[in-house]
Amino acid sequence: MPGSDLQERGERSDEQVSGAKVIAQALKEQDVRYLFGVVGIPVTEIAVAAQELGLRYIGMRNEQAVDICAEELGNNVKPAVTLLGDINAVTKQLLEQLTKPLWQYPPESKWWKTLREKMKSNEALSQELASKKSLPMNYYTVFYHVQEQLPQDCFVVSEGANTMDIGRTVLQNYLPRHRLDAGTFGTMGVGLGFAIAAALVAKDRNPGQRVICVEGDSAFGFSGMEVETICRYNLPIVILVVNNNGIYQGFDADTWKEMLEFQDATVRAPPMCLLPNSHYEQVMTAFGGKGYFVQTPEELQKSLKQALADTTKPCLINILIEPQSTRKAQDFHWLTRSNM
Ligand SMILES: Cc1ncc(C[n+]2csc(CCOP(=O)(O)OP(=O)(O)O)c2C)c(N)n1
Ligand SMILES: [Mg+2]
Repeated sequence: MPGSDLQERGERSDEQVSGAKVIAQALKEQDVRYLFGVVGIPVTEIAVAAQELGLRYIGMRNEQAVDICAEELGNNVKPAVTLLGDINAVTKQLLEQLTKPLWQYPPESKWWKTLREKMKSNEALSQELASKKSLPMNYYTVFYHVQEQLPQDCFVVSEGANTMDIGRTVLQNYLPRHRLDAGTFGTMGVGLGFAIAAALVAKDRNPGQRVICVEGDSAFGFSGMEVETICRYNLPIVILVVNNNGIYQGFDADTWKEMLEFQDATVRAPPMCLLPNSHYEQVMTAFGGKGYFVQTPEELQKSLKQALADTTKPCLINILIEPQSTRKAQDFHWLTRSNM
């Protein structure tokens, strides 16, 4: 009967909910608490529906995808071990194994002995480089002074080439899951996103806890505009830009000027060079955060002390270092050679 058909359809439409609400509800039931993204037409609806259900939405300036597809495993570099599965199930299985009595490699073995000796000699070499008094500073001097003031419970986020690699050997983190960096793929651009995610967790769970985001000057360029996001949500992040005027290495301002006296930069400038002495701290002040431009160990110590004491706003310390500064000599060429 046409009448009852209409009535039935009417009743059904009363029950209709939007796809966005279904997604938001599903996320809530999975205990998801934060959504990160850049809104477009469908995502706006999902973000609004999620907020209505009490989830928190962080509007970013850039986004990346995550893939759990089996075909992707080993797509780039052949891994030694792969884990394929639902992250919740895999984590649970790993935790179950970890709570069983652990097998330990015998501490007096040759392997441990060699490792301990190597650690000791590496530390001595780093110390020697860190104690150099010459200006501009080198990487080790910078990280030595940062390490001195690093709060024990902070998150350390990092990306860059020398900046990240040397930073990993000097900057300590004392708590598990408190170091986030560009990892073995070394994909630039992840640093500020990682810092924002870590800062949201810190702000909610441990007020007062800080995120120290150590960026190479090139790495910072990949998602530097996220500083606006950091200021918009007033996140507890201290960004350190280790500025060597380039990618791996750069030139000082005088060399740069001389080089471009007779030829255009597109013809003459080496591809790894960036503009010398750029004031990256002004990206932070542009959005209301605090910015410092530092050139000496004393300025670095003072600005970091102030930044850590001032919990009212985010901060960026732009640290000028020797543009030709590099890492200590490596035993194996594959540590510095690119595979691409
Ligand atoms: C998405 C992406 N593009 C390009 C690269 C190539 N790359 C490797 S490290 C790096 C930046 C290194 O310079 P910087 O961050 O200033 O650190 P530095 O070594 O100078 O301390 C770049 C661009 C990359 N890893 N990822
Ligand atoms: Mg650099």
